[in-house]
Amino acid sequence: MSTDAGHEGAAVAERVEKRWAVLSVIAVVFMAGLAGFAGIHQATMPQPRVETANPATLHISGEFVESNLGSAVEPDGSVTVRMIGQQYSFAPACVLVPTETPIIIRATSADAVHGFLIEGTNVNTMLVPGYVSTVTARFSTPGDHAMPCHEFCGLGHQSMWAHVKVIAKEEFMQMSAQKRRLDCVEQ
Ligand SMILES: [Cu+2]
Repeated sequence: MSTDAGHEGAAVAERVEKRWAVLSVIAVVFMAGLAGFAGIHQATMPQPRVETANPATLHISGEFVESNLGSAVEPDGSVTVRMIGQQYSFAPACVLVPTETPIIIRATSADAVHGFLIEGTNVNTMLVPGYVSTVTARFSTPGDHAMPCHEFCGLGHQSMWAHVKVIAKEEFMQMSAQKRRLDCVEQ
């Protein structure tokens, strides 16, 4: 190898090394930015804000009384779903939501730590007694999604299941005009 070729090889290697260094810095900055963005938008745990709910009085007063559970249309057109997890069921046991609508799920536990997962989506969190878990979702097509408790919560854990039923937006809005809180337990 001539000295010229040697210098040229070194120059190429240096250029490639520099390019790679710059790329890796960009990748790290991009991922840090994504983590910050997701955190600010409450999409990741831990949530940047903490909301509490006393598990001993959930059924007596406040946001999670029985008459307030289920799906409700908000003035901005989004739908808020309120739920409780308890040994060994979810209330409501079947959640009714519309397609193509921002869904905000607010849930808490009345007793132990429960898991909260909607199959086929990236909704996956925990219900911790004393705290309100908030997750967002959007469903593009009608269908049924299983919603198992995926955190061992006692001897009846394996039978702790709920369902999410997604129906066409028009149908949902018609139903919500008749009833303030919707679920599909009776359907
Ligand atoms: Cu459970």
